[in-house]
Amino acid sequence: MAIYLDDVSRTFGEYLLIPGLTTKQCIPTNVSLKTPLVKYKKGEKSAIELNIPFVSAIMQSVSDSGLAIALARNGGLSFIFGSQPIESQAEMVRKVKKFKAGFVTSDSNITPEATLADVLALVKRTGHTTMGVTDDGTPNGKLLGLVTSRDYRGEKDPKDRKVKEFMTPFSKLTVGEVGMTLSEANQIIWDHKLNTLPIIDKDQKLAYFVFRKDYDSHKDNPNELLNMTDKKLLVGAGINSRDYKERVPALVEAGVDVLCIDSSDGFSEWQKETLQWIKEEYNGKVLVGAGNVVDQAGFRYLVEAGADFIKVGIGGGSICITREQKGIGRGQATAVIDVAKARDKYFEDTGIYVPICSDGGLVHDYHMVLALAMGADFLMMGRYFARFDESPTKKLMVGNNYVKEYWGEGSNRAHNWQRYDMGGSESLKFEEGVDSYVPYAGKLKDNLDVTIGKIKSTMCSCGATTIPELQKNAKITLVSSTSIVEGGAHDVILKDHNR
Ligand code: RVP
Repeated sequence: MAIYLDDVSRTFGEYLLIPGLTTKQCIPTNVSLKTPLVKYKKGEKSAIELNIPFVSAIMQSVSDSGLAIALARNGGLSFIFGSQPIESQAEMVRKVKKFKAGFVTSDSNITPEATLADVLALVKRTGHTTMGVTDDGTPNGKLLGLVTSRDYRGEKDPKDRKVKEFMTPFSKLTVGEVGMTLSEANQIIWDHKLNTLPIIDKDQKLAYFVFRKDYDSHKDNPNELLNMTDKKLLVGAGINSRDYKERVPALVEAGVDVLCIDSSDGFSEWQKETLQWIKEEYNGKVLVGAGNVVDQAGFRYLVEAGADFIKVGIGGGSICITREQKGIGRGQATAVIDVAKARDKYFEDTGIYVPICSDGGLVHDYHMVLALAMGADFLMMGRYFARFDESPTKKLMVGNNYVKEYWGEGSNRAHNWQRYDMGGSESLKFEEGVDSYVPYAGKLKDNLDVTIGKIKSTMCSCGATTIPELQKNAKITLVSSTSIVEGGAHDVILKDHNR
């Protein structure tokens, strides 16, 4: 006979937190959201600690290098999507690793032999008016000059005029050298009244530009998630249990800090094999998470196979229709509560703490605190990040509102058959995700500031200044459907109908 679980599958919206004593020390500025990403032994520290408990979903419409840089600069981490060719994924990892705040790899470059018509076409394509003139027209070629909009008159000048005739030649440029700090570069910009400072290496090759206009946005960010040895941003990447023998070496070579096997149902021998191969091949040095699972048995299986963290959640994602299509899954809150018990038990048994990640279905900011209180160490979100400027998808106007595109990895559009593969032919047999829009929400940092402000404030209400304290002391109650109604504005006529 089948096994019936006694519990009901529940989700975050069915719970509330009961405030605990808020002491005078328990104020938002004293709250730390630091949290472990990978397993560690009792008494030791995790090799990677996030400064905020957020990671971005392993999805084409969410985690490219642009979002990865923005999120790491704010204390979280992205897993670059794996449903792309190995080389392009590795290139995205490299791009994050190369990022230095304020030092920008030039995306508009041209040769001296090109014409004004080429310059105008490039401006139209990239939207940038400052371009490096390099011997081979590449971002890291030998720097021969600079072209800005002040060097030509787009309407009047002959379009076949050569770049070398109107560029500012290298001999007249003020340049900086690779290795200098951002404040040194900014000092030169200030002293020489420049708009752009090219940074070159010892062979006169262009490495970066530093722009005056970026000055304000690159002041120190105390939350930045950096490797303390080389000061590079941290980045993760998604892998699958099919091509890992080729994909993992390319990502490791590109400098990835942590991997995650990405699957809608990770309780499988495929994941075990993948984990074991990675652990053996790299002597345990390459960190890799696994999942997704929704119960204690799944957790234990993947942890015993070597996983460094476990991702929890099946079918709760905003774009996910796995539950409708396959009838598998579990309410996200119940899954987190159950797996957290297994994590604590495993810690008790072995002295090894394996962090768990609640993945999918977080809609309101208060859901995030609930997920943490229920035992999640960190949270993976897709929809949340897809709404921001930094996500890789198009911003469109639909009706009177700006939206961004957001599609599931199990949709035909992403065609990520490896994520849904149950062994068999290399194709997506049926869709497990949808293609959709999400409301455009502006800059990542502005939204994160509000979300984090709310999380800290809730934690203070619960009398907790750290995530472990919240997990230990939170009082959580189930709510009836009528008290959910009571929780919103009710029995009044709202003035603002857009609320
Ligand atoms: P959400 O944050 O609710 O948008 O959920 C994102 C999560 O949904 C991902 O991290 C992943 O686990 C899951 N996902 C991604 N694609 C699909 C799908 O097409 N079904 N589901």
